[in-house]
Amino acid sequence: MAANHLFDGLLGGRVTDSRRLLTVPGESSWSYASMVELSGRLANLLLEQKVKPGDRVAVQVQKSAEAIALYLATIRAGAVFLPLNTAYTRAEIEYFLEDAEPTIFVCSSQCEPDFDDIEARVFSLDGDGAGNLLDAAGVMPTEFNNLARGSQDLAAILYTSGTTGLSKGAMLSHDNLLSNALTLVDYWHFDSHDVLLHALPIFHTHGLFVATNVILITGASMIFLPRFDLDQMIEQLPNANTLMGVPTFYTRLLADDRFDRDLVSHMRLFVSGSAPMLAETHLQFEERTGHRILERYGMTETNMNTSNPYDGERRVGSVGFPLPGVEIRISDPETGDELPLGETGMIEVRGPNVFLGYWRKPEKTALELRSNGFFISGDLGKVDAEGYLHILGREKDLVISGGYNIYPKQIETEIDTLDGVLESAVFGIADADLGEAVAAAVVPIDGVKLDPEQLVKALEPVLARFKLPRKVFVIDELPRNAMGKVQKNSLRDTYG
Ligand code: MLC
Ligand code: AMP
Repeated sequence: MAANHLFDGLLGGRVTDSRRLLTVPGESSWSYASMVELSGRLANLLLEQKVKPGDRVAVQVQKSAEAIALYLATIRAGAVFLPLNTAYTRAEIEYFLEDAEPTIFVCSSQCEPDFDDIEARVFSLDGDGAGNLLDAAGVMPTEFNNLARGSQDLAAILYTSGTTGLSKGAMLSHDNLLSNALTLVDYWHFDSHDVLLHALPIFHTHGLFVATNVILITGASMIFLPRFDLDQMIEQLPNANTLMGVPTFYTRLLADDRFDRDLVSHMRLFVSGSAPMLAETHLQFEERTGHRILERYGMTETNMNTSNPYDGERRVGSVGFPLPGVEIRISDPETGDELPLGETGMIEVRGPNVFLGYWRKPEKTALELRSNGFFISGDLGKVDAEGYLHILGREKDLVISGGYNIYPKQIETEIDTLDGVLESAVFGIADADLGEAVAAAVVPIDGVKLDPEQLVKALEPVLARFKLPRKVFVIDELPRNAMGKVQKNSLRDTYG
């Protein structure tokens, strides 16, 4: 396919297709044509609202088919889609709005009044389609001529935090998204008969680009659940033949007796990613169902990098081979020199999947994206003798909880501003459900008695709930090495 424009690549041949694209169980069913029509109305609305090519459309809304139409409309209008986690607090959202300067901000009707003083024009869209966005789009024509965009033009910005604690907008081009989706369709053998059970959020790479783009591009369909709900998953699995999820999806399914071989004997493919899957989960899954989960490795900045093979051996504990067109290089984290095969070092990635850089942060881009095109992932790993990549650790200070990335620095900064706190260190501890959970070690100012519960309460207005420490340890001092650096490994050993 020679499309440059993401929309043409995803949906070009299906604008009048009456086949089903998406079902929200018990609520609605969308054909390809109806999705394209709504995206046309919304794209006309964006133009009427003076959205120009390259302008940002920031969106913090519940998962819905209408939100997918808005994603497509933004692309069609030549603008840049900027999805935001629904859990972010007003304080967190403010940062994104200031940094990205969107022309339009779409949020829930409940939140809309909170944003009446911002620069962007604000519209509302709720999970059931209510809100003034669709009212305004309803009077617009469905016909829309997509604004021309080149393959290197921006299609989306996804924020991802950094070691400084401040989020950076990863700039993804039309080609980044289209090339990766095309590769995955081929690698994972998707075709128009597939039905994907989609229970991921759509404000991240996994749910929006990997899952949704792959379905759009193949003319397949999806069962669109608002969120992961165990009962709904068990109910809907018989109607699907493929599932993509984070490891927590699989551990939760395995913890339920209804999830057995019969329930999923018809399934074609289970994909896992966004966080490491334990070997025991892989093995338990295979024993229970007869299926081996296909694990792959990706990032916001790079889309998908590597994948276990569809037909060959899916190796437990490995994230597979570089996808076609993607190069992996293992380097010495200090010098950047390439290491011999089999040695452990920094995983670097190069290919058409790798982003354009961080939005308005050239100095951060320069630190992580080499001039030769390799992106320094922050993950540590090695390639084995058969070419499989193994992720063995992270150099970046990051907690991955239920597939959400949580950057300790942001939480530490907030804790350190609280009354009576001298300093803090945030780290991940093993959690059977979420893989890792957030823990904090807090040192009080001399003579102050800190109450862990009160500390967490004080963080609630500023931090999304999934970032709140599940455990707080009040301690006398943080363990440090000779250089004065806090030893988080030691904290994990002591309190994990
Ligand atoms: C929810 N909570 C979490 C959490 N999700 N806490 C820590 N980590 C999480 N991931 C908290 C809520 O704040 C709430 O806290 C309580 O748990 C219950 O909320 P919930 O909404 O009922 O949660 P639940 O439905 O159980 O959600 C868990 C989950 C969900 C694992 C199903 O988080 C999820 O869908 N994760 C997927 C994330 C994802 O798509 N990642 C891909 C990133 S892209 P309280 O205090 O209010 O009770 C990427 C690249 C790549 O990484 O390779 O794919
Ligand atoms: P994000 O910044 O949310 O895009 O998260 C990307 C990070 O998730 C990667 O840098 C890895 O640390 C992690 N990740 C993604 N897939 C896997 C996987 N299959 N195994 C281990 N870690 C993973």
